Amino acid sequence: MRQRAAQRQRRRLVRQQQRKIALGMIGRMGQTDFSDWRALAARIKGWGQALGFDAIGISESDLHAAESGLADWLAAGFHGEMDYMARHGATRARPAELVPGTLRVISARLNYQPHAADAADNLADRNRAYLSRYALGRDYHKLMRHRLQRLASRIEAEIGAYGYRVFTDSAPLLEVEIAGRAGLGWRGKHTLLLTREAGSMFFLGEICTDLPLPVDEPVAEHCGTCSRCIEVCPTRAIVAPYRLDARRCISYLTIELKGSIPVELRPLIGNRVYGCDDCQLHCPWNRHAPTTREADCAVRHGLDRATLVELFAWTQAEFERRLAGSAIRRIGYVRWLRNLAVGLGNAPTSPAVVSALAARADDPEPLVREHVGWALGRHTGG
Ligand code: B12
Ligand code: SF4
Repeated sequence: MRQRAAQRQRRRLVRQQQRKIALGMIGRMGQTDFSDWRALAARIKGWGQALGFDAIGISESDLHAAESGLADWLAAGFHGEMDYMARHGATRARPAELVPGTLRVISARLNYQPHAADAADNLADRNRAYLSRYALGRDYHKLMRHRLQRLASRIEAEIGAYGYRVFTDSAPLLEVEIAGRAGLGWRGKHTLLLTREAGSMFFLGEICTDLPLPVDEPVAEHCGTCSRCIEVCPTRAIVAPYRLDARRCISYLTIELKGSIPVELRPLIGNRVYGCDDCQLHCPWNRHAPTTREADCAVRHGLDRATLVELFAWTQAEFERRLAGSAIRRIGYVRWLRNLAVGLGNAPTSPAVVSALAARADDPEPLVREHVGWALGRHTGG
């Protein structure tokens, strides 16, 4: 009964909104009744929170001020093998080129820090594998996209058809830049978005829309003179405040890089076998960051406590089965073994470590063989 009444109420609201649009009380571009748009923006934020987002903000679609930073970054070659970053060039700073008609970007934030074994303990125990906090649960791309689509549809139910497209991560858009303009946080020197209440361990996603919603104000930055993130980066990848040489970042080396990991960087990677969180873990704003409310972000298969030897023993079938639905699976079994071999090369010498490596010394994959050879050399002095 209650459901039917809600449906009736929704239909009534849609009819009301459609009438308002027809009468020009809510129009597109130029015929806007701002009090209505403001009310709609407030409701969008409420719906976003009800859908499980931790914050929603709205920005203009003009990012041209960010274009030179992007061009400099690409010109320096900091993107390494990530050809997709160069391919889209300035489009990343031009949402209206990506989705014609875009006037505003609705930006969403979702906290991902799971309840997990302590990260610092994990990093300190060189027999254990460290996997990035964001990857301990299910793949976030699907979760974010699905959630954003629900928000976009909720708006449609309210105002009728409008132009929009949802994006997260893989889109050629400068998401951090957009979210900063939408007031969802400020950019830290590690280049990630930060907030006072939630630190930086969150995902971002967007709805590009042709609705002329009122925009939010950016928030002030609160890093001051702190540069912990730069100092603690194991590979010195943050070459200057707000400038990250991805080719040195462990996240790039363990996730994006397809080939051999540069030998000089391998010892610095330690036991980080998928992504890296150091610049975030040492940030004072993450000290009291909340844990996620998302069941999908919950740790799976004890990945927060697994040893390197244990994970290195997985067969390809086990890798595929246990990591089904996880972002980690995207790197494939060969890169997984490559990363674990580096971790094992950095582990304390023990019979278990040496025999795990020796068991894969003749791996059919040259990439694995080469990294195993390097790792064995670290233990045997070869
Ligand atoms: C490519 C990419 C990477 C690359 C490069 C990262 C980078 N910082 O550029 C690699 C693989 C290394 C990476 C790693 C990670 N990533 Co990533 N990544 C992306 C992706 C797809 C594009 C980022 C991008 O455009 N980089 C290009 C450069 C040019 O961008 P930029 O650093 O923002 O550059 C600006 C500044 O340098 C600025 N600038 C230059 N000089 C100056 C000077 C001053 C004073 C100022 C203020 C600014 C400034 O100008 C540039 C243009 O605005 C985004 C998703 C997206 N579509 O945006 C996710 C994204 C940034 N990544 C994310 C995450 C979670 C991570 C990791 C934490 C994952 C992990 N645990 O391993 C690490 C963090 C590493 C780090 N410190 O950045 C999240 C960040 C969420 C947040 N809180 O901000 C995003 C938004 C994905 C998402 N949808 O949630 N990532
Ligand atoms: S993710 Fe790790 S390697 Fe990359 S910049 Fe941060 S601390 Fe450095």
